[in-house]
Amino acid sequence: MKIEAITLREIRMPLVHFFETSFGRVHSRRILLLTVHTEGVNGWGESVAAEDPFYSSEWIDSAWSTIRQHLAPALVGRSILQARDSADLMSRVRGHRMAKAGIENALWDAEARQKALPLWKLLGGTRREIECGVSIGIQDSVEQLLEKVEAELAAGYRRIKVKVKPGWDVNVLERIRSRWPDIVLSCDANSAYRLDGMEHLRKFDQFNLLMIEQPLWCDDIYYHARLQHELRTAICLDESIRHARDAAAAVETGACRIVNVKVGRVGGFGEAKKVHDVCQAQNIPVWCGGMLESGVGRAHNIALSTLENFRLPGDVSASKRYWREDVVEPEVEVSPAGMISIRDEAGTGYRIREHLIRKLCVREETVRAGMK
Ligand code: OSB
Ligand code: MG
Repeated sequence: MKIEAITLREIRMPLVHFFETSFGRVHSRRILLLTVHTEGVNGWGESVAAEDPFYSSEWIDSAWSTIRQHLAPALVGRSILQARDSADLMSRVRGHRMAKAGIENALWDAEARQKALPLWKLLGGTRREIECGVSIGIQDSVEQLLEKVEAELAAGYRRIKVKVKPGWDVNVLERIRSRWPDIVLSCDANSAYRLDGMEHLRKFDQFNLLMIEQPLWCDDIYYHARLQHELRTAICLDESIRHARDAAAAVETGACRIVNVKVGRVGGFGEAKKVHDVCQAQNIPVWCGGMLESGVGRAHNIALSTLENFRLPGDVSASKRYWREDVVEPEVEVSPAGMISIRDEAGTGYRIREHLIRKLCVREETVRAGMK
């Protein structure tokens, strides 16, 4: 596969409803899309770096300049046998996994199209449909949150996850549980607690949660192990898992019983598969996280979720929960049974609406061989 050029585009997409986590509220997304041009076939990827460096140290402008100045120049003009080999060519750059994933995943898309294979098969998936959950942000009132939970349950979603932070946690979980005693429920703290809040976190045990996601520091494994030994509720790590070695360490130390896999957070499909494999070997279920992706990244999350050990519903939900109009067609749809069925066309099975992308685009740059 000869990599002839890489195009970076920033598109702006307003969210249908704001999304709030323990680190802040977002109303509109700035999304970095990558196109790799390889011998007549284009592959598309999305870098999930956000508007601000709050979820992770990466953000869209760091991803843009890292790709523009370092990652793309390391790749253009080179030939690789398969998409996963691109990781070696980018390994001189430390970190910047979301930037790397945007490119590597575009190459996987191109490779699948060149081989006329569905991406999910190229990745080694087995599932023909995947289970969907939703992640519901912090709202202006508990009543507003309860309305959202009700609507998502009515739409068929199989697991409800709510964002929590000090002051919006036990009170909220209590209200949800008293109304819906039996639903599959989890919560995500995005690192909002500290170990001295142990007695407070113990109260979460009464709600029969599927898991509590990332309660402590974003870069920690050790103290999560201490906490997990004290809690009945399973801890799921998100931010703390940067690669397969982190997953192995977290499982070995008992820091979590479930792992959230985000392909952007770990640097691309190659590493995401390794995280999956490490967890599978230790009988630790994984599920696919989300980063408010456009259809491009969403289609990639769907393909990844077909791997065997994605045994719990993901944060992979319908386009219309996020966007008035998505950049792929068909849009991502979820059945009344809360499932997405897997498409069989070559690549992701979702066509890119290039015309719409051009309309939403606010900056564009192409890196070609020989350019500085
Ligand atoms: O922690 O999983 C998270 C969104 C942005 C940043 C971090 C997270 C999230 C979500 C949303 O929970 C998942 C989604 O619906 O895409
Ligand atoms: Mg999370």
